[in-house]
Amino acid sequence: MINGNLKLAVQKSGRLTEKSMQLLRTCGLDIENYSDRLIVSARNFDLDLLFLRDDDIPEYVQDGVADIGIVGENVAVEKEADVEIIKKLGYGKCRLVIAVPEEKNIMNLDELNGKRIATSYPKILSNFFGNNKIDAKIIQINGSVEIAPSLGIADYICDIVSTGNTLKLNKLKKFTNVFDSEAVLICNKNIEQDSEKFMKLKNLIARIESALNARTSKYLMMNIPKTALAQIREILPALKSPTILPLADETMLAVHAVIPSDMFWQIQDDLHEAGASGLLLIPIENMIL
Ligand code: PRT
Ligand code: ZN
Repeated sequence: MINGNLKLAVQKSGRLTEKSMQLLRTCGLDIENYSDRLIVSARNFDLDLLFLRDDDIPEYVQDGVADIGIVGENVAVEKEADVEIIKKLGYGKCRLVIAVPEEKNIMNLDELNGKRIATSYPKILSNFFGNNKIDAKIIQINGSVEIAPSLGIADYICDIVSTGNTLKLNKLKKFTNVFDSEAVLICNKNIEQDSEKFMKLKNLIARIESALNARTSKYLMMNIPKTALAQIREILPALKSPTILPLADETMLAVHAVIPSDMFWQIQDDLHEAGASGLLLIPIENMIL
């Protein structure tokens, strides 16, 4: 489809699909129903979405079939495609770890020497071994890596972990972290040569940044006694000066502030103790700093 639209590759069906679509909608993109289609267009932005297997996305972006893509950083790095990672997207977080049978007591990395380690990420693991001067045998397996030790194919594994439940189910435990990953936006290295597409990309990135800023912040509203203002200002994170408004009751003020989402539960007791009441915490959809 040659129409000058920016082409964004996203995972067709998997752990990143729903959150990627959610992010694009929060960016204000009106996207056609995408079930069972390979390509769909945004109705209000010059953007085509290509739905692909995640493993294919880095190469398609490298070759220019797509201009940009959303993929796990683990996949972007493993595929060694010549693309640029331009933004971490804050979802799809996981870790690539080396795990060993529960009964094994290994303490040091050099105890991996001479062992057989099963993984679907041979390149990342081989880099890790290189950096740590470990001489172990990498057994490449695609899928169900966690059963390799019980099948006797490998001594240990190196696999993606998020909750850790799969390791537990297979009587394995984490030994060491190899790579931390989350969904990233990757980009074809020559995109700047097409100035119109590059403009569209810059606009999309600004929208994504605004959506990500908003996701990590909340709008806090509360009423406080006038006399508590100095104390309340000390409790509030010093990101921005809060908005302070008079109330009908002249001994009281309304205070509004943007705060990091995860900070609310840390400061709400202190705010109450200082005399704050009627606390309201409101999600923010977009935020341009
Ligand atoms: O079909 P396609 O090839 O597109 O998808 P896929 O099956 O290869 O990938 P998918 O959808 O499973 O994962 C896409 C991306 O999500 C990965 O590349 C990671 O960046 C990210 N991600 C986040 C994860 C996990 N969390 C995750 N838990 N990818 C895989 N897992 C698997 C892991 O391999 C293991 O089998 O989940 C299991 C462990 O999970 P816990 O929660 O039990 O620890
Ligand atoms: Zn895959």
